[in-house]
Amino acid sequence: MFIHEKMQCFSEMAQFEEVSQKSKLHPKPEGLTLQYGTAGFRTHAKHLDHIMFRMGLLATLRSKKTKSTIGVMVTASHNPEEDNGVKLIDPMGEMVTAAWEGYATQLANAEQDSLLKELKDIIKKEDIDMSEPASVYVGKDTRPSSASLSQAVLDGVSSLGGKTHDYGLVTTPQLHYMVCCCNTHGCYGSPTVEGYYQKLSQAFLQLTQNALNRTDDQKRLLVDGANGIGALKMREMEPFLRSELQVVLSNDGSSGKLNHMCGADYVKVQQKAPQGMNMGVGERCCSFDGDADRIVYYYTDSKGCFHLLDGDKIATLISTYLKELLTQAGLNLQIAVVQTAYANGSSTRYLEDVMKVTVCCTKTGVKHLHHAAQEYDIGVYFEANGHGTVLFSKAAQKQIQELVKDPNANDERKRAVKLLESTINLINQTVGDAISDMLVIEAVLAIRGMSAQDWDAIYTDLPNRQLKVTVSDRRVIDTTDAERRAVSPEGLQDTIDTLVKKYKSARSFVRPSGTEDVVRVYAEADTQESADSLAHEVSLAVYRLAGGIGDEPKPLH
Ligand code: 16G
Ligand code: ZN
Repeated sequence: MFIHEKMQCFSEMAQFEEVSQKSKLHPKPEGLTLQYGTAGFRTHAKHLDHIMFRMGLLATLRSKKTKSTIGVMVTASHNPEEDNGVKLIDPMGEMVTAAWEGYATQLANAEQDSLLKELKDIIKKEDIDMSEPASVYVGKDTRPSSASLSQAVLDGVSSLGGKTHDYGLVTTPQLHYMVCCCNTHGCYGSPTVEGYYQKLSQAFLQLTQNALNRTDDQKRLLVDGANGIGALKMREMEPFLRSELQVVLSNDGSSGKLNHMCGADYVKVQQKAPQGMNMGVGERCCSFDGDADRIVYYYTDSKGCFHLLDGDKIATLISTYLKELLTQAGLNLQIAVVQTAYANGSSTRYLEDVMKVTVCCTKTGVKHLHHAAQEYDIGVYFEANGHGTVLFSKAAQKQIQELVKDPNANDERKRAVKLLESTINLINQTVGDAISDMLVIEAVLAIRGMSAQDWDAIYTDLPNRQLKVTVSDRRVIDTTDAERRAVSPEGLQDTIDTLVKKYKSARSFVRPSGTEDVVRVYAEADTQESADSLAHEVSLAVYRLAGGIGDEPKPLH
């Protein structure tokens, strides 16, 4: 062996020696296995220390492999405060690719004495040059467990010689933004929290200049921060918005528990306002989830009725606005809305039949929607639960930028294309972002002079119901057609088809959850009673045909 080869060999050994030593400080409980789920690992925080250390190792490898900065976010989103979790962020701010999700599971479940073997296996499979430098950005939410868990991530990275930047408390979308800024060398913005506030607030202020005579009432928005990181970051951002948005913050974390009786998931699932919010009639309100990557809006009418404006309503509002601007700007760009099977049938019908927008349906989970949206000039994607954003293709952005500079464009086209340009700057294209989405919605409502009621009246939701059924092994349910049809167990889909025919404007599907050990059932129909009854009948079919355990599902009424 030549001397330098010997030295390299020695330093590699030293590198793994450090992993070996440090991993003992983050031991894996024997026998515990966890899966990298729909959106990363997520479980009770007490099981996660070794996972965090190992995700630090994996992010370091991913960084060496891609020669880019990688992000690791410590959060369990809308889960209870006692839980925690971790999400890996790829170079352009998107979620980590499927193959590496597999490595994440492999590394997470390796018993203590085979950790190095699994690590080397990944290095070999991916042909990773270990002499490459590595850089990992780390962020965390406000959970009590997040501080020590993010320290475990940092330990993992440094034990493999990677460089870290600890952003501390940030929202999930803020960390996605930082990673994208870093890897585009500042083209997307400056990779600091202040840079994020500056970019978004400037775009917001430019847009709202186009909304004339807004009253203070119209500028007022009630925000439920879910007692989480979103509340903290909203407070930080407020001065940047120069009173063009007057936020009344509740569930700001000063007393309540994270996601407890509040937050986007609670509001969407319970179909009611969060605790601690003082809502006037018709007042616009919104809720973030625990890591501020989801948002839903709502208001109560003069009869005290609660109205939810969910991800479908958000997608409709934003795509309608963008389509109008494209027409005014005379730009021939294709706009599409990406939904999942959970999208309310009324929203799909409105978009296709009235707005004449292309609608595409994907499997549940943001990564599926994100990929589908990348296929269009402008891809608007939202899950009904309020997670979503808008993606503009490079070509679309170029056309818009060129038209902004075109001296021959008339005033109408100029105005429209400038609005498009500011909207692009306001949208966090890396991932769904409650703060960014909120500012886009507020700007669109302001520019169009619309109230929450006007927005709600665009179309009327079909009554719907979601239920869950516990079965002994949810993997017996296999689906196709973007989860809208079940191919197994045998006879289930035929039964669902027969049941659906009994009701008007009805639709129903079942799918195994990606985050909980249950089968989810969705039904919609012309009345709430029909939707409830259909959901119950389908639940029974699942219980009987897919190995239900525990008590048989009971009727809702
Ligand atoms: C995760 C997904 C969310 C999806 C949900 C479905 C991300 C960031 N989050 O929270 O998009 O709607 O799972 O849960 O992808 P389920 O499989 O339990 O119904
Ligand atoms: Zn979330």
